[in-house]
Amino acid sequence: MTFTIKPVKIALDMMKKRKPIIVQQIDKNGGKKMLNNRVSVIEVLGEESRKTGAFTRGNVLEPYPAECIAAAAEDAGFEVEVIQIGASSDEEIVARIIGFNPFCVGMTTFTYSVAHAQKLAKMITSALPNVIVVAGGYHPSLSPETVLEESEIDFCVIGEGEITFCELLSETMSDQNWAKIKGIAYKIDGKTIITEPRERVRDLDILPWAKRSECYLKAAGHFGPAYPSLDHQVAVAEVSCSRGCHGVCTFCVSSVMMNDRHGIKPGSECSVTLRSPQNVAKEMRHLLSTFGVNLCYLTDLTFNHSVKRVKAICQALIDEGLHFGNEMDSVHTSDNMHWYCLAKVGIDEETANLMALAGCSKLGMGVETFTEAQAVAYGKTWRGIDQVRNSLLALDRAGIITRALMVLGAPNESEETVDEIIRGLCQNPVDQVRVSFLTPFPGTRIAGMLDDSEIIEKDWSQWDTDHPVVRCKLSKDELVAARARIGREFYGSPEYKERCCRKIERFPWLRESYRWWADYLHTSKVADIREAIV
Ligand code: B12
Repeated sequence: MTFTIKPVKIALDMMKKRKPIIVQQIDKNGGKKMLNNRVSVIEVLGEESRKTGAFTRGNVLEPYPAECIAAAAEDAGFEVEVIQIGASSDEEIVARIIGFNPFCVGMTTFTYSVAHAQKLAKMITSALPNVIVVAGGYHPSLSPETVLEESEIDFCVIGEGEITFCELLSETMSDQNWAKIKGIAYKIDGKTIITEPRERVRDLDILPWAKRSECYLKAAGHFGPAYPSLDHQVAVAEVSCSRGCHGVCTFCVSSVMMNDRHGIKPGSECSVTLRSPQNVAKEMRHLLSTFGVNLCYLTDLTFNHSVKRVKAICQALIDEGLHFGNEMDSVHTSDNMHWYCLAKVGIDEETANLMALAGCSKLGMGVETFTEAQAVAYGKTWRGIDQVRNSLLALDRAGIITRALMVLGAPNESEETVDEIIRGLCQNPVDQVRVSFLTPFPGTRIAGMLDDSEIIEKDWSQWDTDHPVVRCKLSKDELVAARARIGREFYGSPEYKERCCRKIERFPWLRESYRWWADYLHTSKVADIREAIV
């Protein structure tokens, strides 16, 4: 039996410089045998991604997008490892990849980590000159040109990645006719080729469950007033019930990535795709029984895009027995699944009570501002501050911890508008605030509304919503000081202390959560509410 070695002669600018890779043997009868089917997928986020704050990042979670991609590639017959960089050095990461010796390395890339991804690609391809490097996620989908520019990254996968990535891997094994793969970008003779948009997966149940690692689930944590509190979080997982969003908020990436880049009209019916509630409940059951996961972060951008849908998911979780019994039972938090979700303004008491019954213990609401004019400018759908207040009240009365997601740094931002945010937080039942700086990510509507002179931060590694980027009436330092003032004056306010005290009286099982939170606020020198948490 003789073998013909079929090298991967990929006619890409980059590849010319690199020796072809041997991936397949073809015997004389044309029978194919894979020599190397190993794929590494890295979440390119550094040590900073594990730093949390009382009014900034509140979660350290598993590399979920990479795990979704890995599960699909595994289903397609590839051997896949998922790498979360965490505290490891780039040298350690590269050494690990050399050890695994994949033919392809995939990278989840945010705008603030694109330079890091390009640096890693350079290090990896100089160690493994014939490896193929593929970037996916937010920034490669928004601006593939800037990812491929002067970098060793060969391909960008645009938008939803499972199907596209598997086709790309398989094409590497066969004719390497890249142009026929929808939803990718690559460079030929210095020119970036972007192929036809990929259709979105209509029924998300066809996709495999994310490829989980116990170590990433156990290392994950939800900081802030949470139930279970950090000390009682056995393991934390991300779960998607849907993808996309009907909203067209000017600063949000999702509408660009999940609609425009897939040829879908923003706000149209098919901009949101769904998993069946039973599929979600089964996966949560699997996470609880297999890894002891007792807190889930639902990644849906707008969990409450349809009340009917919320009720169906809650019923499925209750039917699956994922949340039962009395909250005061000592084993309640380890035997039950609790979850955090993201929602838009507009939740009534009946829905909030059902969500609490189904295990929802905390919710992040996209309030963004307490000024209706600014809400309209951001493309938010809520109208009248009462709608915000009533939604937060409904959640509060159901015992759900409320987290207000606020945006700071709009062009008209001033000390007066900052005062308005603080007043809004003190006057409405908000238990935690997340302040993000307005960041005009490439391709977003807001990016099209601002001219270059209004961008005060050109270094993309600062584009993580934790650093001021847009010019306004306050300087960068004044904006950072304003964010700290929001935290200090809100959490230090008599209204807030009273609120925490009243929340524990009504929902005594939250005492431990607020005790943890009071210590956290104290150690991070934001406010001292410990006397309120007796
Ligand atoms: C859940 C979430 C988080 C979670 C978990 C993030 C995580 N594990 O990746 C937490 C709270 C930790 C988080 C943190 C941050 N986030 Co966040 N987050 C989201 C959110 C709400 C949903 C993302 C999600 O998980 N979707 C579900 C998964 C399955 O879909 P996906 O991520 O899109 O992945 C698909 C594709 O992107 C692609 N893909 C992804 N990776 C790869 C890799 C390869 C090789 C391939 C081929 C394809 C591919 O295929 C995947 C499956 O189809 C989005 C909002 C949004 N608009 O999407 C913001 C969002 C992603 N976050 C954003 C930001 C800025 C951040 C932070 C920097 C904020 C901060 N300063 O703390 C940090 C950075 C991450 C970190 N750990 O520090 C921005 C990113 C914008 C950008 N251009 O970079 C977004 C878009 C929100 C926004 N402002 O518009 N985030």
